[in-house]
Amino acid sequence: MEKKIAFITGATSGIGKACAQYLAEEGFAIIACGRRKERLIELKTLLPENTPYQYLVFDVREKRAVYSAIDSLPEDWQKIEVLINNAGNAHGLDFIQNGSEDDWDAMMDINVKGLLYVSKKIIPGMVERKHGQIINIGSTAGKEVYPKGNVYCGSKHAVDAITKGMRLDLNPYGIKVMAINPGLVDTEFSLVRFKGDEDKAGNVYQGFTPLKAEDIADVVRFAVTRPPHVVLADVIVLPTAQASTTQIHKEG
Ligand code: NDP
Ligand code: 8X3
Repeated sequence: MEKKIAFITGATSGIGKACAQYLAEEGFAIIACGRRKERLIELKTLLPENTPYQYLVFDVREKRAVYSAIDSLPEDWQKIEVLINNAGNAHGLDFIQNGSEDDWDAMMDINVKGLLYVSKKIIPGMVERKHGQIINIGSTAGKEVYPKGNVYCGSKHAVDAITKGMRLDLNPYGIKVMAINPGLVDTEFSLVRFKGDEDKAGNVYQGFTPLKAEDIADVVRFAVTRPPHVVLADVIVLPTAQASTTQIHKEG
């Protein structure tokens, strides 16, 4: 493969999908991952025509499925330059005493363990080549805790700590490890959090201008195109109306 390869989890929607589009425009070959196969097939049609493209369908919670999907990549698709650990969601918004174990399991299994399973398969090649870039999509929820955010914030604080740990451990191998931590981005995120309730989801983004997925993809594109000696180690990106997870200036 002549082009550099970017491996993106959660590419069926929102931030991951926008990253696939922006990195393809930047000249990367794309490996797009997610559970919704139709969307991964459709994504190819949204990329520049000459983009080398592979898609992998797996649930990041299923370790064996993650490993066998990545093992199934053709030989010339194995030198992954950029890993974007983006798959993740919030499930529910409840006081801790009312939280659902299923939601807790989903957030910890997807946002934390899923990120680890994917990384486990891809990091050894980077170590061997002494080269590579990892971007973990964290969150302001990994920097602060807000009411009812308990376990989602816990999962994103874990991502924050794991990112820092990766940076320490991979430092001798010249691998760049970066965290990009968005504030409120208008994607399918709230629709998932509120289990398909469109009114509740839409309400999150009312009265101010939230970020778009493309705003985050733009930062990702900037991050992966820096010179070899520059790492955007830890970046927080907020909508201008947002000062913290709990202070958002809304009109009206
Ligand atoms: P979306 O809901 O639009 O996208 C989530 C993506 O994650 C989808 O492509 C989905 O694919 C994938 N995904 C979810 N669960 C699994 C799973 N079990 N296995 C494999 N893939 C999975 O949300 P965003 O684009 O907003 O979220 C992307 C990342 O950004 C997440 O890590 C989120 O925590 C983070 N983030 C989002 C913010 C926001 O306000 N939107 C703010 C800060 C961080 P599929 O369902 O097809 O499997
Ligand atoms: C998503 C941002 O504030 O909904 O990580 O947790 S928030």
